[in-house]
Amino acid sequence: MTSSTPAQLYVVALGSNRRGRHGAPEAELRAALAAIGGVVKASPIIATAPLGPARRRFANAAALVESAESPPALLARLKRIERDFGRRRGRRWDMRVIDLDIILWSGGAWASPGLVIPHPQFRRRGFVLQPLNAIVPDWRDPLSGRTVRQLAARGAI
Ligand code: A4P
Ligand code: MG
Repeated sequence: MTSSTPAQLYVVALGSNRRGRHGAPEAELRAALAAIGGVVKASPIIATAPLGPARRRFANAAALVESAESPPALLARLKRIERDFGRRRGRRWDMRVIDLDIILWSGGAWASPGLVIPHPQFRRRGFVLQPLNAIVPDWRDPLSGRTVRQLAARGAI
């Protein structure tokens, strides 16, 4: 694919707590990384206790992704991947086995209807900060001015 837009970097967080057609949540995360493409660096996959009403443990990871897409274009593509992964015969289309969130963007902050970067909740979530710390510890949150390493060290969840 050709584009005149210079490459940008995104940090994408991945989560799954349900089997899909690729297998267990860990396999879903690996398949999602392949589907996203442009992965410069991927964190280890970690098992985390569910935050919120979910009862099953999650597999979580994060990836540094290079892309020429604008933030809304990348989000739209991530949502298509989520739908594709959640699609099961005989089940409703929107059953997702994977959650893909844009956490950080090399362009800094973005806010439009349906898309806010940095992801508003990432500073308090250990299941996001721990994988982020494995790939971009020195990335500075444009809002708080703190690095990922500093945010992760404060302890979350
Ligand atoms: N949206 C706005 N900003 C963004 C962004 N930066 N990245 C909008 C992605 N999406 C963004 O998200 C709802 C809408 O948020 C999107 O349509 C988009 O326009 P969603 O993923 O469709 O719905 P959701 O999963 O219900 O929301 P969200 O916020 O992703 O869910 P949560 O709150 O993240 O909850 N526990 C553990 N241990 N690990 C997990 O991964 N995940 C959840 C999901 C709960 N508990 C968990 C985990
Ligand atoms: Mg999401």
